Amino acid sequence: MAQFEEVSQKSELHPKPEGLMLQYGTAGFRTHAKHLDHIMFRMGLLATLRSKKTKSTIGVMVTASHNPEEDNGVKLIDPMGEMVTAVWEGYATQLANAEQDSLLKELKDIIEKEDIDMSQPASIYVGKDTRPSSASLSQAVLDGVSSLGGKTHDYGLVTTPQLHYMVCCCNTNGCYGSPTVEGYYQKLSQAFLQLTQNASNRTDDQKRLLVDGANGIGALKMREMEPFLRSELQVVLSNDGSSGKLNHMCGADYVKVQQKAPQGMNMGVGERCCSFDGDADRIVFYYTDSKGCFHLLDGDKIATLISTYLKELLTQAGLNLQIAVVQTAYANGSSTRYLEDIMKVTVCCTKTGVKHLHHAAQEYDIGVYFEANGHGTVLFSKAAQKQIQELLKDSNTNDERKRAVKLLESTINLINQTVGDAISDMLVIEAVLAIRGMSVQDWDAIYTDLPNRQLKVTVSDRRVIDTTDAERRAVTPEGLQDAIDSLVKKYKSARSFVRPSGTEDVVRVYAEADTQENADSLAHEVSLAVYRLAGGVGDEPKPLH
Ligand code: 16G
Ligand code: MG
Repeated sequence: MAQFEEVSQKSELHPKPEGLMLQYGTAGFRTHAKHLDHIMFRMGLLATLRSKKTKSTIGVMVTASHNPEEDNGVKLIDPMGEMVTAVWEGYATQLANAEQDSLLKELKDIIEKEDIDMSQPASIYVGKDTRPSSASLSQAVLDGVSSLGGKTHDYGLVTTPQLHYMVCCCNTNGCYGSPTVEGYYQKLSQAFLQLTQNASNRTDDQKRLLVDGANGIGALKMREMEPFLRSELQVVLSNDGSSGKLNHMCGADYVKVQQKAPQGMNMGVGERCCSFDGDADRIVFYYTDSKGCFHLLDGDKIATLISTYLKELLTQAGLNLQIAVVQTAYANGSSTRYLEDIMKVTVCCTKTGVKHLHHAAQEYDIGVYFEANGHGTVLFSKAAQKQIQELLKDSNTNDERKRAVKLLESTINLINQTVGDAISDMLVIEAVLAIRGMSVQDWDAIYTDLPNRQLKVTVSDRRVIDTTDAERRAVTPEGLQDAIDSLVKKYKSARSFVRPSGTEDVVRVYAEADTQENADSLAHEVSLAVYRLAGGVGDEPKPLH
């Protein structure tokens, strides 16, 4: 067929280095940019098949998020703006690893397995982050799509969540919003302005927010959005990409992992600050107190503030909707305890990785999901949105209830329900703090984090570790979980787990306890157990102190 001839010819321009094997992991393909040209071309092919199969527009985002600037990566976006399904992740890996001469065979295999009607049209939205390699890599995606006769819309530089939003807008025929960057700014800013109208007498100081753009796409898009916010948010942007390097000593991942402020940010005492990651789908907040002590408000704190606010609104509106918070094993024990015991909110725990949290959150009327690292959003079920709309129209609703329902409606519009979105989450937090008249210190005081430590251990094959119970318990290697259990017993308020990373060739260790010293030594002891029982390589892990 002529269609495949073109694939054949064009694929020669994007050859796969022989022997190179890559896997579509938790966040798509991600590695040094120099290994990715053929992957991009092939993901263009796969997205075209996915589009034909689903008879919908599919997204392809070129980014490596918080990884160093030299890396890059690619993720596929399904019709409603969610991550591509697990079966298609498998196809992605299969196609990516096919040697040059068997590419067509693998392609045809997927077409056959999925019974794809190749006469269907295909439409692909493509976006990229600001990495130097992104331009040519996204061109390779476009080449892949066109070689299979698909149509493309190249959005150029956009944040990951913006592209998810576009895909959802397109496939809902505009019900979710208009599929343009301007449409995105308009939808979010209108909702934000409506919400902040409910917060009277905000001073300029309260409207001021220091934003670390990680020298990436988030900074660029924040600049574009600023005029839409009409000074209701006064953003002081640092690491805006004008001089620094992407994610280098800045950004959400740096701040969360290092537990310190990014470079290049001029923080006054007590000032509210936040950091985006390299593709602006994660955010963390922080401030420094008068003693110079750094306070991090991570995804757990964000989930707690948002769910508390939503629960209050539901009560005020007289709506009987079930709200749940979805976390992972990394959630600080204090946050889980606060949500369950004080807030009486359902908490559920899933495996690490956005798609797992997203799916779990879909089970509730309102599902608030956040990873501790700051990736998350809120999902409102169709039924919940319908109830809210009906109550808005009901003329018998009294003023107090009406106010609460209107706030709920604007909050829904402000949230990017397709995926975690640093810009949207930032605006939600700013609006909630404004409406409730809270400072960042009040927010921080809701509960106190248990001291914790994360370490990594290199082993010869991390797959020897198998976990269960949302990664909270190790099933293999034998004896490892027993060792962890007896170490945990030595400390107060302690908890620890280990899991193979989905993005790096290491085993991750998490520990929390009543003091930082205890969390550190528990993390170290568990690392040693992993090293000894799971085939550690290199030097034995050393104590932190
Ligand atoms: C990816 C995931 C993130 C997860 C992280 C864990 C997405 C979009 N991103 O970055 O949610 O927290 O992996 O990394 O799903 P790890 O497996 O190396 O610990
Ligand atoms: Mg990211």
